[in-house]
Amino acid sequence: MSSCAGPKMQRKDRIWDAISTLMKVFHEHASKDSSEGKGKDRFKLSKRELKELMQTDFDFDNAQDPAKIEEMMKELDKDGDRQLDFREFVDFVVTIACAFNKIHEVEDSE
Ligand SMILES: [Ca+2]
Repeated sequence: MSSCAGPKMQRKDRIWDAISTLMKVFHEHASKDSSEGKGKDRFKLSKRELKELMQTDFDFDNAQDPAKIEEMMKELDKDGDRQLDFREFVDFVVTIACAFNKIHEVEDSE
């Protein structure tokens, strides 16, 4: 086996693992309505699916508040179809990642 196959391969996999996790979480939730015969797009998050995702995968304190979820949906739904596609979801994750990174940079420079 080549000596460069070890740590380098693992490093490469970290980003792919992150992408794969995002896809898995998104599709797990996005397919719920259609799998229950509610006829919604199985590749997009409805408001109900967003709420569930915020409860199970983000531990979002305001997930029980319909007004907060409605507000979030409006803000994230860039094309106005009242559902979140993968791009709209990932934009949201990027915003959160940048906010956490900013905190990390501030704390690290203190
Ligand atoms: Ca949308």
